[in-house]
Amino acid sequence: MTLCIESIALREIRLPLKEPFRISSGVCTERRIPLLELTDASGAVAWSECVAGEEPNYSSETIDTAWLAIREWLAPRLLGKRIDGAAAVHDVLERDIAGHHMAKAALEMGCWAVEAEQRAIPLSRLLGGTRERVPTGISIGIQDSPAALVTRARRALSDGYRKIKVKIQPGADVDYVAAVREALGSEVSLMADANSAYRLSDADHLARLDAFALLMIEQPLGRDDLVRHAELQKRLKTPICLDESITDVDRCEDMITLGAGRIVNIKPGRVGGFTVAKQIHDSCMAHGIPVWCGGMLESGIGRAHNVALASLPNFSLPGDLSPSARYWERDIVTPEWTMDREGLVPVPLDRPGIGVTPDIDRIDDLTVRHERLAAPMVARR
Ligand code: OSB
Ligand code: MG
Repeated sequence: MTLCIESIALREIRLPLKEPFRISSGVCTERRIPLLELTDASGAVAWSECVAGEEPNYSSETIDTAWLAIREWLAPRLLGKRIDGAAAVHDVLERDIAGHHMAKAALEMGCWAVEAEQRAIPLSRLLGGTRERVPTGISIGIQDSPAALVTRARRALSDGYRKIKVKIQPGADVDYVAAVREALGSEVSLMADANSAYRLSDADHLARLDAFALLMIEQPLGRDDLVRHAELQKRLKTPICLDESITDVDRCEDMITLGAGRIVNIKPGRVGGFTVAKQIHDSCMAHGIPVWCGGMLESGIGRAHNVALASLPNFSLPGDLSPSARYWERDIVTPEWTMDREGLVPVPLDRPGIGVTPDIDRIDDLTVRHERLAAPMVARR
């Protein structure tokens, strides 16, 4: 199917979190979220979200660098151009433009949603998804004390979450994990995410976490430390899962070759969109490496894209795909995202595209910047 994107409305909204979310590299109280509304020449319209953060801590990108990259270099590659379907968009955006994966992903994932609209099928099914519900875990930010973390972990368990991930950093790690394991018992799927807060010289300290039978430890070392992660993995019983380090399919295959990790957190935004996310999914499946879908505190629009991806078969571990009410007083889509008592989020299969409707009045109220990008008239002939 041919795509020809005629215009892109780029907006920035501000959406306050119900409670601050703290990770080792920073804290977030209010999300600044770039939203894209893509209009195709066929009349199909679809929305996507850019997952860049406000500060360059999780990756070198920020909301403002993504905005610039989309406007100056990336959107002009698509606007008014005939492209051979969403699967061809990644190469168009990648050629001679280094990095800016989250900016590229916002456009690329928007194009997949446009194609799903054109074909009148759910985004999940266009991507090759097979599940009707996706198992869901929670990611709990760093708390002031082990007791405060235990309170939140207990609540999450009673809500039905199938996996509990706790953020850790030096000074808030072994005691915190020990308290949660003690409180929840040995059966619960528990894991820790360090967001690169440690160094290889902390290996003996991290090995103390082996006592708590964690499902995995996510991204203990730096993003470029594949060789050091391989060394650390030799010294840990707990499987290492990589997040920040896996920026493309080659990095994923390097991880496998080196033994730098045994599980992959796939975030489509981090890898430039769905095409590469699917390649990583397929490569991991071929190597017997389980994957799960990570989150970046997305609004209901980005969540729709993540849920669609997480419906693919090798997403065998619960994703960070909490329902809307975990993050927001009110989401920006209808219906809001929900999770049942078994910790399952339904994949919307009863309607085409991303499966939820952006609440335009609410989005307008939350918008702090707006720009319309369109093909120049000359390029349209
Ligand atoms: O490392 O997975 C991470 C949020 C912001 C930046 C990095 C991460 C996270 C999360 C949030 O863990 C998960 C969610 O969206 O619920
Ligand atoms: Mg992570």
